[in-house]
Formats: sequence, C-alpha cells, structure tokens
Amino acid sequence: MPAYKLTYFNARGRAEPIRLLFAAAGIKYEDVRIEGADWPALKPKTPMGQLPVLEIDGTMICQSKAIARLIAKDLGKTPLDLAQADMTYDSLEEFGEKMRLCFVEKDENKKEELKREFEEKTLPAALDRFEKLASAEGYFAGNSLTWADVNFFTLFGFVDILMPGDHLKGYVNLNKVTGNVSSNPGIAIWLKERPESQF
Ligand SMILES: N[C@@H](CCC(=O)N[C@@H](CS)C(=O)NCC(=O)O)C(=O)O
Repeated sequence: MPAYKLTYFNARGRAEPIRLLFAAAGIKYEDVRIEGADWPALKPKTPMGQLPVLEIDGTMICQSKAIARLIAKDLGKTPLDLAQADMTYDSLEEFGEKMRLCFVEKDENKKEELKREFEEKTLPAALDRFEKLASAEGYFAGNSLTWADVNFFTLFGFVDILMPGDHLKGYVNLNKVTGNVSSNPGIAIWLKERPESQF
C-alpha cells in the first residue's frame, strides 16, 4: 500500500469528499491541515499553487476530482459509470461556484440580490436536476458509491449551513444518496470522529 499524505487547510472544503472516499475505502492516510499563515511558503512548492494536494509515495497530485477519482479507483466502475460520476461532479462544482460567489460578494445590496437569485432559482433548479440524475437506489453512477455521491453530500452540507432550510425535503432519490453516503460503514465512523471545523 503506498503512503498517502493529503494536505489542505484546516477545513472540510474541497478535501472532504476525498477524506470520505479514503474512509469508505478503508485506506490509511496522513490528514495534514495547514494554517493560512503557512500557505504562502507552501504554495510555490505545490503543482498548481492550490490545495488540496495528495502525495503518493512523494509524488504530488492536485485537483480535487483527480484525487477523488484516484482514491475511488478500486470501487469497481465501468467507463460509463466513471463518465456519469464525472458529469455530476462537474455540475456540482458549477453549482458550488455560484454559491461561493454569493458569499464572497462585498457589496451588501449585490450580495442580497445574488443570494435571492441563488435561493429562488439556482438551488431549486439544481435540486430538480440532481434528483433526476440520481437513481432510485440513491447513486449518481452505477450501483455503488462514487466521488459524485460524496461531493453531493459534502456540498449540500454547506448549503444547509449557509442557507438553513430543509432543502432536500421531497427529493426522494437525493435523500437516498445522502443516506447511502452517511451510512457507509467507514464514512459513518469518519463523520463521528472527524475534527470540528465550520466549513
Ligand atoms: N479546481 C481545484 C480548485 C482548488 C482551489 O480553489 N483551492 C483553494 C482552496 S479551496 C486554494 O488552494 N486557495 C488558495 C490559493 O489559491 O492560493 C480543485 O478542485 O482542487
């Protein structure tokens, strides 16, 4: 088994789907969490000046989806399953970016406008779309967990924090996705034991 070292900030953020996949696969890794003050010195040493970075026996890989795919490679997927998982993952990223823009906006009036647009249009449209993409068994690809499922789980965890509400109410397939993720034996342990952080 290679030595895995995952480096990210002290947050769930883009590293958390990877941590969930490590937990689901039962793979041991070093979970390195750096402080913001240490980032400027580390940044130029990373492949793309961004985190997360996964080191595998010293070789650095960045881009969270590439890392997630690598960790999940033993979950037994067909090329079509992989494409479906990527499709949903990328759509979740686009959705997450729209949400992020609401929160980084400095102008208060513009921020309110962006949030309203997000809550009234972007969020319901995304939920309808993801509900159709998820199977009745609660998976976005194939019949078992992929990076798309764990990304949905972690991203909607942030939606609930940032915009409290019962957003998944009535979305039968999506509730199954979150249930499948949280009840995975390795993930269930991780969710209980993981370090506390706001995001
Ligand atoms: N597409 C990249 C985005 C990575 C990214 O934006 N990382 C942020 C933290 S979430 C970062 O490293 N920010 C610090 C910086 O850019 O200096 C991925 O999915 O890994």
